Amino acid sequence: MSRTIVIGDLHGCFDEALALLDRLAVTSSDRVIFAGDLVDRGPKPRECVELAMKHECVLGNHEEKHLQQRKRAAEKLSPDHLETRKALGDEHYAYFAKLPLFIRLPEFGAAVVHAGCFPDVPLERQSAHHLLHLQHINPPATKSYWPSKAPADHRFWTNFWRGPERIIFGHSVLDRPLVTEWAVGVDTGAVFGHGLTALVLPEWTLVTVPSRDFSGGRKTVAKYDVQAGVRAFS
Ligand SMILES: [Mn+2]
Repeated sequence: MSRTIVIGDLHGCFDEALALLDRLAVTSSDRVIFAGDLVDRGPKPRECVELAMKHECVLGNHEEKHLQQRKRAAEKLSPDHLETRKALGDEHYAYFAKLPLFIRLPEFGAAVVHAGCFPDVPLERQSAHHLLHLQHINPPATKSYWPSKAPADHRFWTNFWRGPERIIFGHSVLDRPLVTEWAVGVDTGAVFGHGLTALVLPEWTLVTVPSRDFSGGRKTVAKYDVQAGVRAFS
């Protein structure tokens, strides 16, 4: 039986992506969807984009940032951003520009988005900002905060979302997949030295491959959000 496989944020972790596809014994009859943030931070952004181009992907905030800063002078870019820009060609930017903000999976009562969904708003009416960035909120106020910067009365968006779709998302780095009635978080921090996770439908099973050791290669950013991301979950 064919499967639908949703994979967390790659952030240049191409080797982990191949390891995960291999572990799952993915074939051409499987549907593979990446949850966005293919690039930045990790070692092989171009390879990750070209892998996604063979499958499906939703837009991540890092792809959005590259589209927004396409014309910005190199000296005004962060070194990490510039490194990704150098690795990409026009065809990759054109691909980013066509990525959807969400992919519905009606056969599973689910949808894939990069970051999250604001409660009581249909997917089609969600703001792109929320779909690409949502973390800690306090509805009806619509402002979203990084976990480490959120006021005490704000909580992670999954505490408020009640469907109708079960949202499969990345973006917020977790020390293990987050599984609730209405949401499944699959970003387990591949680029932070933790692991790359896939959600496999229709079984809703989770498979994680460990990250390779980055110690001999590129340094990664702080792991603050591994803990902060779970700080306010309930
Ligand atoms: Mn993200």
